[in-house]
Amino acid sequence: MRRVTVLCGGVGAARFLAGLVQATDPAGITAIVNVADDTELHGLMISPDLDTVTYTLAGAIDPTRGWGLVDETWQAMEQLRHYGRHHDIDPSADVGNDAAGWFALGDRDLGTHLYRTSRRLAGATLSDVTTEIAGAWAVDVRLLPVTDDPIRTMLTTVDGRRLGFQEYFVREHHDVEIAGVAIEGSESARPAPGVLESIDEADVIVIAPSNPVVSIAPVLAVPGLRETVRRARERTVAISPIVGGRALKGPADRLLRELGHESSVTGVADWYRDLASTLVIDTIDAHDVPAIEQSGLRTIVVPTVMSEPGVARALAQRCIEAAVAP
Ligand code: FO1
Repeated sequence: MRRVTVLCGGVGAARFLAGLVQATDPAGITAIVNVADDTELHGLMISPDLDTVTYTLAGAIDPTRGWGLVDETWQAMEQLRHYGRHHDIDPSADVGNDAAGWFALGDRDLGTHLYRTSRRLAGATLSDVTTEIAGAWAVDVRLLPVTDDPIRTMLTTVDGRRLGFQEYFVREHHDVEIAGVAIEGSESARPAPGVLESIDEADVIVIAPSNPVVSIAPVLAVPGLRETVRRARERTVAISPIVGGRALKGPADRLLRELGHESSVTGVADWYRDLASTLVIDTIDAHDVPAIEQSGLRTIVVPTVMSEPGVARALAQRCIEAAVAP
């Protein structure tokens, strides 16, 4: 059985994994998932990237939003917002605004957060609970949070405010200029059980087409991760989340520019050169192949916009071939 380990953020990684399970035996796949987007709201422990990957592999994701469950209802949120409006709670205030309901939790999705929170309060690790939730959805890919310790992506705006990832992404609609990103707690975080081994033992390591700055960087910030991937460079393939200079979803292009990098496949090549031996880019960026190869990365040119499952499957197949028989 082929062993494939994937470094994952949310939506882009989840769509890639949905193709990967069609290209190789799911029992050989390990997804190492970012948890620096995790947040606590209303006393609940919420792990958006883990849930996005789980729901996608379970075939239960809302296909339009790319997060949350399909056919969801929102009665709990409506009630919460009713209280918030009644008491005039300002959704844009920095403190005490959870009751404004700016982060939308569907009724069924709430069950996941209630389960995770009660199991964690009873002493289970995030890894334990992740396995339990995936099992209940009959997901046969092994899902590992990168760490069981709390790490949080914190963004500093040019006007000096510090925002948690979900405040930046959802509350502020990632429409603020960012001066810096830090992964709080990463220095003392330990890789979750099985994480380093799954990289060491993999035939292929894939860096999913997730945001390099706020999805993949937090995974690599956990001590031991970067060194272990670097040692496996010959077996590692990165997929560019930038297509034609732009991010398909979210603020990756804007963040790269704001932090002084190029928002292009050559910018992504700079970002991953020490970790991956191959970069997968979309056909629209084929003209950049000579520049990327000159900088020491092999290149694969293939459709990467995963608007349908066939594209994700073909993309996954090419990644496996690239690492197994470069
Ligand atoms: N993304 C939004 O844009 N708005 C939301 O209200 C929102 C709620 C939400 C609830 C649960 C969950 O698992 C994910 C949710 N997301 C929401 C997505 C989340 O912000 C992800 O971290 C981003 O999509 C980045 O991967």
